[in-house]
Amino acid sequence: MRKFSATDFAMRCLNAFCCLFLVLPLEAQAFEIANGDFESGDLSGWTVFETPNGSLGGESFPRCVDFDMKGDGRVSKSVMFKVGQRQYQAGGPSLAGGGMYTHVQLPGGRLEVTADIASSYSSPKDRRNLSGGMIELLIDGDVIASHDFGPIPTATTQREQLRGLVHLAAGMHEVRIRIQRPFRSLAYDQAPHQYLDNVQLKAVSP
Ligand SMILES: [Ca+2]
Repeated sequence: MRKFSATDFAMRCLNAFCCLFLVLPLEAQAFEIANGDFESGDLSGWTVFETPNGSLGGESFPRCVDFDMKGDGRVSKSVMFKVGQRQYQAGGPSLAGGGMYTHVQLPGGRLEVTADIASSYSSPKDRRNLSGGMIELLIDGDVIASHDFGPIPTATTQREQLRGLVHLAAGMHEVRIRIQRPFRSLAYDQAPHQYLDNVQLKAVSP
């Protein structure tokens, strides 16, 4: 067996130090949003809101459910909505619904904000719904990413990730998810369900 020399030891220490140096800054750059993955099984840490004329789908919405967000067969706690209008408005500004927001203390700098989203529709009589939902990610009231699912066929689930970049000053900031549709969605209305999970923040190089 080869003798373990002082040089070997020094090289190993150097390698270990380099690995640590490469790995640590990456891990330190993620900022936790309290209950951003909803694994608590409830909406703790978040505040629910409705837009003008907005509905979240009735009394039982939003709520935490087990949902396969990645489409890989693994379920995780996610938040389910069924948004839309309270009263149908054919003309004028017609998108309505609501969502959730939370606050997070940040050190400032350039940040990437991501959120996993999905829309799912199932109807025994309609072949599709004309709006799976428009989902927006807002920081301090500014939209930094959005996705419009548009018309969604029955018996389908569509998945996306919202991803936005923002430059923030150090301090407390609001992270908000807004989900809207231009059609009515009260408790007894059949409408697509929207899902939200993994709201995450991380620092990126300028
Ligand atoms: Ca989750």
